[in-house]
Amino acid sequence: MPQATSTALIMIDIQNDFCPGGSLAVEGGDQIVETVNALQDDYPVRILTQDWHPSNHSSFADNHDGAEPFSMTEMPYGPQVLWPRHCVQGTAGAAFKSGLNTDTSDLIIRKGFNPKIDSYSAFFENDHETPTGLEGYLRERKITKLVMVGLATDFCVRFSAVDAIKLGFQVTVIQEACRAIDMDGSLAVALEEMDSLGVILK
Ligand code: VGL
Ligand code: ZN
Repeated sequence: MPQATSTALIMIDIQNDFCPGGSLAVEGGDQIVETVNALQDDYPVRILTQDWHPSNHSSFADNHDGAEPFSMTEMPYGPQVLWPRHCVQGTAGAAFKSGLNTDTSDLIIRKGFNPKIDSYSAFFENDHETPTGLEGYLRERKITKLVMVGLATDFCVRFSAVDAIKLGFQVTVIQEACRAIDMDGSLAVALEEMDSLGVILK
């Protein structure tokens, strides 16, 4: 039997566009890099996620006539924030933040590549049913516990943690290694939801 390597560190969207100077900058996003690098030594499996949108992505406000960034729209799968253009495939903004150690990661999971559906979660697109493949990867490797860090606490970290808990993984979010967008109280809502579902908030 293969040896079970039971815990994975999932490093979510630590990319230039989510750091100061980027197009969807999260305050202090760059400050987590050293903390995340140091944490990597503690986990046998390290996985990166990368927000990775085509130029015509439907989550970009500028692909909707007259829409303001940070306004809401209705998509076939539900309400959706319209974001400033960010993390366009192959651009500098989509690259991992410089200084982040990406060398010893086993897997990079890209998400948000379907022009019609946004994908906050590392597990499912925002329709909550199209899988990214991450669950199958983790199950095949017999990984049952996940530790999540990255950007942003109240969007991609939150949706990833909630999906993971619902799938039966044990999930910890290390808050000092995350930063939030915090739009209209979204950080408080995210922490409340994660806590109520059993995500361990450290
Ligand atoms: C994210 C908004 C849009 C995130 C990604 O990584 O939290 N937020 N795309
Ligand atoms: Zn995005």
